[in-house]
Amino acid sequence: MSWDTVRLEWDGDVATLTVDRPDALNALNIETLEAMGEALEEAAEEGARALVLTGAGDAFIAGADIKYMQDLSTAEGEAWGALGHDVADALEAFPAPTIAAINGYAFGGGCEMAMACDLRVAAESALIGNTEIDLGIIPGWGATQRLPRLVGDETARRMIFLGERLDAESAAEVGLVGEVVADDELEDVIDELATRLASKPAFAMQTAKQAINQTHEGSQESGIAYEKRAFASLFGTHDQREGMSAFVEDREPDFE
Ligand code: DAK
Repeated sequence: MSWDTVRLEWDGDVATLTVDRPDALNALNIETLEAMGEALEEAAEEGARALVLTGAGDAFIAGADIKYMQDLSTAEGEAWGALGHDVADALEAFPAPTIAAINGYAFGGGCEMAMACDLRVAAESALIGNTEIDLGIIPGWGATQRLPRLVGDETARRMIFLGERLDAESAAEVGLVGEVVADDELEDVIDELATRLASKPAFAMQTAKQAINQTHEGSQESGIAYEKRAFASLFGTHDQREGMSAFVEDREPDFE
């Protein structure tokens, strides 16, 4: 499929989903969110083993489209909120690892889409934050839940209450991004990371991701119980046998 404001491109098993509305700094409107949902579905069906989310031009995603949102009624705001949540949830549940390549502004809903990815790498000129408070609203696509988990309660409260726009280094210091690289190195770093992730055994990778995602569900106790079951389920798979045999035999594994 093809879309006007989203591109899905492939390099081997690595899919790159680019939000492509550079005139609006890739702000998310309904059309773009729907296209992102469809592109994620297509990437999963086609068997992506890693997925990169990024933005065209100078921005990652400058947030939800404020021009669209400004006159929404409560009911419309609710439907709008649900659509964005669906995309964030699809990123979180994507069956392979996802990386946000934060090439520029990542504000509001853009920061939330980055947080729904597994990993975040930022260009050093990027600015990141949940700025909704200054528009008289709160984050609507998960930041009140995902941000505290990433950066801790105190820092999340400061960021959301003050609408702080962090530079990439500060975002890394608080744990909001995992790595900061020079602007002109972002593409290469992302390519290398995505390729490495895609080379790992896919079923074990997906199982690890699902198990880690359990930390967001219920208590730590239920998460550990989930991990135990997930761990056991990998024994007897081809990749488990092959990975361990290869180690013992001192050779490279040949994963499925
Ligand atoms: N929405 C719509 N258009 C945007 C936009 C946005 N978020 N951000 C930028 N643009 C547009 C600008 O209006 C401008 O369009 P034209 O005037 O050329 O038509 C174009 O992009 C270029 O922007 P600027 O001229 O402003 O460019 P600058 O380099 O001077 O400044 C900036 C870049 C990113 C610093 C600035 O544009 C800016 O501050 N933008 C707003 C960033 C922001 O506050 N983002 C958070 C949006 S709020 C919810 C559901 C969802 C959400 C909340 C609740 N519920 C259902 C409860 C999510 C909320 C958000 O994401």
